[in-house]
Amino acid sequence: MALLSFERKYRVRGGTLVGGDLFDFWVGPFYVGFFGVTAAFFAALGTALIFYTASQQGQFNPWLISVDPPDLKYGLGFAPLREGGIWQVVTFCAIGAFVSWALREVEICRKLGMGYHVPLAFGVAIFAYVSLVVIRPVLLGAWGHGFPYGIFTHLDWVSNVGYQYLSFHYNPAHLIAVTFFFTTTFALALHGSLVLSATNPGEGELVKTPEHEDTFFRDLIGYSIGTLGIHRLGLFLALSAGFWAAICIIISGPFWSRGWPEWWTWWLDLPIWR
Ligand code: UQ2
Repeated sequence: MALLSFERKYRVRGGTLVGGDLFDFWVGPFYVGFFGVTAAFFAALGTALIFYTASQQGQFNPWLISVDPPDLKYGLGFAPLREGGIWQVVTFCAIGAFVSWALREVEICRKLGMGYHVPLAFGVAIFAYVSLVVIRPVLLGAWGHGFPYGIFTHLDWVSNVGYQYLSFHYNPAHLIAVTFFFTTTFALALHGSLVLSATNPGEGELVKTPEHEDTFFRDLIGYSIGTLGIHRLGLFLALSAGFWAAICIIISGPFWSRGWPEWWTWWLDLPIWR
């Protein structure tokens, strides 16, 4: 179907979760919906608060602006705006904007009669963020365990929290997450290069088909996962990377508060070595 007739057929009313027909319209190419309005509201308020923080700190160098979480003494209560309260509101705005964005994706999926794979995938990214600024701080009993919203300051936070556990690379969930991140890039490199090699065969050659792609990998390793399979594998690898990254930081502190290298003593203590 040509793009123009496709849009005439599918850019239609319906599929909304909230608001019925009220926000069921487009602004230029963008679907709005109830969650488009809430996403824009939270994004605008959160961004304005970051600029307000910059003005309060007299710091307009984008590398150095930082919206810092409250001191640990405020626990899980509200902090004064100037002492981490802004961070709390910005966190609320960020989660509001991310969840709105995911639900706007759901409405678009419903309109088009598609599966919910994209909002599900984005949901795992939201989970990774929420695990850092809500789940782990709540389990540790203070919002001050969240990370600061600044380019350099968040890097310092990651470094400091990592060294707090001596060597974060010994965290077993971190090892699994890193393995998934690397395997994701490996799979995308294989997939991207394979598709481009079939579709850009060179001057005078015909564009190749998925049969050529299958045959390449069967010749090479005796196995092809297939054109649908590679996308299932890619989604699984990428979601697993985000999921285990979230797990590795949630367990650091709430469930293990010593150095991560020490966690491996269970291995040295196995009776088989005696
Ligand atoms: C494939 C296939 C594709 C692909 C790729 C493969 C035609 C266009 C990349 C090959 C992938 C394999 C063998 C899986 C590798 C496993 C891991 C864990 C990285 O067969 O079908 O479709 O893009």
